Amino acid sequence: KQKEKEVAERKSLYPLKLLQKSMYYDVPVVSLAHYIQRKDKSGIIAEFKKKSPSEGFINQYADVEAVTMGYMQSGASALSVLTDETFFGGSSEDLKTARTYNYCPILRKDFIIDEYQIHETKSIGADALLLIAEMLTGEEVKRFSETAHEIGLEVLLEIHDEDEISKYAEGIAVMGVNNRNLRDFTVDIQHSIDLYSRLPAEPVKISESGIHDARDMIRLYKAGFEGFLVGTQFMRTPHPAKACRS
Ligand code: IGP
Repeated sequence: KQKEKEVAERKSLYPLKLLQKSMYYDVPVVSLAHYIQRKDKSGIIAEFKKKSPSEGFINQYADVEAVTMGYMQSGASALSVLTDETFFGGSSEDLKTARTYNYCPILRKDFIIDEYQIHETKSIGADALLLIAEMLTGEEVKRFSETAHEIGLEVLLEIHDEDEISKYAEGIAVMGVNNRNLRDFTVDIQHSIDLYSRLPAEPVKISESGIHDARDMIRLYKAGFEGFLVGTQFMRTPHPAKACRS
């Protein structure tokens, strides 16, 4: 509901026509799926996240420019930037700043409920968009991913429960299993491993949340996952990029 209100406000402030004039709108994207699979990189999608509903403040004063550049220098495959203000203390400005300083795929992390936000995602310079299966019908996943693909964005479809797998739509490049249950906030990477064999063959598969160290990643890699989305473990240290490097 809060999101709907925010989106309606932005729609009247910056109509679609205006978004489409953004310098980023026509720039080709860098493929998240390809970068995850690059053998010279770690498979880590390193996240810029200042706070969260489950943790509260993680790193309130983190500098988006220093952290994202540091992540990339530390061998991350791609970046994830929270743009939701209310729950995660993020902003579109954070993503634009990350874009200015980094040539790599950038995932926009937000709650996408309206087509307008898809165009907005392109206009701020992101390469990929998160769709959360739990919040959308199968028809919406299909429609939103088609719109994203039409304007050149890649889609990461996030699922938690097994019954959400059926919402996968053709052409979606990356599928992620969230280890965090969004209802009770419990986290367990075994959850990804248990679901792996049920996932569709086509998309690149990643595991998200609650990943602490190389041991966790090796476990997930052995189960078949090629990408690892890590936020809190890095952000809660004074030097997130250093944490990413080790
Ligand atoms: C990162 P963690 O436990 O490393 O901080 O998790 C990422 O997976 C998490 O931020 C996330 C998220 C989301 C945030 C996964 N899905 C959907 C907002 C919305």
